[in-house]
Amino acid sequence: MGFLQGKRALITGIASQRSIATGIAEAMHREGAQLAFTYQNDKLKSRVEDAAKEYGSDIVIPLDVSDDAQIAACFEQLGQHWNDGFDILVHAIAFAPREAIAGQFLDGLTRENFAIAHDVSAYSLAAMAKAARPLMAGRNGSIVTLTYLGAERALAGYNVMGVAKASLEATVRYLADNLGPEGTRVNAISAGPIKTLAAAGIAGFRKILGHVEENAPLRRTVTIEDVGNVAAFICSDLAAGVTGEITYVDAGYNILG
Ligand code: 0WD
Repeated sequence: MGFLQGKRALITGIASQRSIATGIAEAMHREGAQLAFTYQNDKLKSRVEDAAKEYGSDIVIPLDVSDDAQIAACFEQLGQHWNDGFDILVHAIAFAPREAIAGQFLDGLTRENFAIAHDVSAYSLAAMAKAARPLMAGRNGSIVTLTYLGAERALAGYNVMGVAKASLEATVRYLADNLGPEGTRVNAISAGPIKTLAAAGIAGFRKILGHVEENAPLRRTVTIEDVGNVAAFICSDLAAGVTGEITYVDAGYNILG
């Protein structure tokens, strides 16, 4: 029997088969969770429907997190399928305008780019946690999001996304404190670089992968399977004592000076 048997999980952020959310869905399905999915726009709809089918799910809900009405409608719809609640919320969503993640920090900096990056990549976690709260309370539920080392270090090209990830990590701690008394845990996984659609937008990404491969303690980059397995564990009752934490799945790269 899998360690997520009996759990219900909502997975956001599937944009392709290479998405980190795909690795998470795979691991959670393998461990026995029932899954539901969201898709950002019509372009991604059939892809996410196909993925859902693969995992035996017919719950596929539209959700663009920059729209308050869609956030409310998403959890209303989810509540119709799972009217006594659900257990796991996977937040695997981030966005910054391309010009903001090229060149140096100030090159692509505008009030609008800064706001968009924070809105989609950090505020969305808090907004979803708030909307999901009535469905998750009292079930030993777990929320997990994805962050990156650029939240703590000024990494070339990551720019305003790094500032948004710092906000996301602080949001994890405040949410963990707020929701802990009702049994809901909130954690982040800081993943090493993985070639996904989002990563392709970051200037010099191939060089970053090569650098990690040569220098990380494990001398390799990580896979969506590596991240998926840790996400499944952290959202399971095996991790019942862990909340408000940033867990690194990066082949050890972050420990280097
Ligand atoms: O190296 C990497 N790939 C790392 C990614 C290292 C460390 C962390 N992460 C994070 C990302 O920042 C993100 O938070 O992991 C999370 C998942 O990203 P991913 O799997 O690398 O990227 P991708 O497959 O592109 O999925 C991210 C998706 C979007 O894809 P695109 O590429 O179409 O923007 O986030 C979704 C969208 O589907 N997304 C939204 N969903 C709802 N509403 C929105 C939105 N407004 N904007 C983006």
